[in-house]
Amino acid sequence: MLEKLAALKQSFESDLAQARSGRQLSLLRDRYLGRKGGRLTLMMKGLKSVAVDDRKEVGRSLNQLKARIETAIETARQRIESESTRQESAGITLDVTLPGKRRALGHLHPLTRVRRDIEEIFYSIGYSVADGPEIETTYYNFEALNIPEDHPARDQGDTFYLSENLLLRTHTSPVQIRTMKRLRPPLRIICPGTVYRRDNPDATHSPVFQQIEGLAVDEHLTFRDFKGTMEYFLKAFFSEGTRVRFRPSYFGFTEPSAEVDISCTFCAGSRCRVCKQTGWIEVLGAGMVDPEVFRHVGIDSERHIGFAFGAGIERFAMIKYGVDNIQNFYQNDLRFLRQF
Ligand code: 2NL
Repeated sequence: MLEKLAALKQSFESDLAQARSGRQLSLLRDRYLGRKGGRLTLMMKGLKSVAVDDRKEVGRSLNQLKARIETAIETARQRIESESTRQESAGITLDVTLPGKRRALGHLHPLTRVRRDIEEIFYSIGYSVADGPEIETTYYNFEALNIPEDHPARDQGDTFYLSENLLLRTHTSPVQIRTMKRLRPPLRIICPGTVYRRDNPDATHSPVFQQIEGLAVDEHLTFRDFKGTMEYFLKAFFSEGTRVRFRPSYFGFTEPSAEVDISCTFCAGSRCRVCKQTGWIEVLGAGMVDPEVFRHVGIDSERHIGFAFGAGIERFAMIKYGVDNIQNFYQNDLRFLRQF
């Protein structure tokens, strides 16, 4: 019996030396220690037929071999596992010297940038931003602004009507009307936003465009405050060296009214194609708020003075960045947009 045991031990050691994987170790364990056909298990079951005198010694040897097999398999299992972990991580080594993947980075649309630049300039002198609906009533878009029933701007051919009384706003003035109705003076607001006019698209016209209007209402404002504010704004936006001039004009909602020009940023006033040989570029319309507008919103024009202006954001962007076609802003061609 002890000889058979020694042979079994030898057989186990040589089988163990062949085992290469966890699965092979499991099979090995079954072959020797399996509850049914395990070779050592069978010998343990045969202990009963060993002579009583030898039984104790044989029993001890059987137990010793069982312990030996168990620890040997466990040790081998640990060795195989740590080896395979090492091999796996060797296979997927991280090469930190590889170049990274470049992420496509977006940026602001040039019109958004210009709008924000203008907002920042007005924040710096105490203005707030106001906004309102793009679908307006004829009252807010025309009536309250003293634009008469028969004015050409009200024409079906100039304005997108949704019904008899509803339209797509043609300027952001209705936002200012709404704000004056809601808040008491003193007021300093700018109103940027999308506006709509029935123009055929060309290099300087788009039926959808961005406007920014400004409004100040207080007790002791003067025409000089108005001029000074426009000069401060235009010099801050274009450059300190920009010259500003005011020409008399007419709007139903301001009196007196002015058209405001800057010295040509392309030829510095020495006349070129862009300024049509005049040395000046028109950038906005403005004036002192007409008392008739104040009447509509319930502000006492005996006590309050206001000035207002309106400008196209595309025009500011075209002058600042030298863009010669307004359509570029709406075509979303990345070759154009990436330049900003
Ligand atoms: C232009 C001219 C202008 C205004 C807009 C305004 C608004 C209120 C009262 C008085 Cl609520 N005026 N806005 C004033 C003068 C000119 O826009 O050429 N825009 C592109």
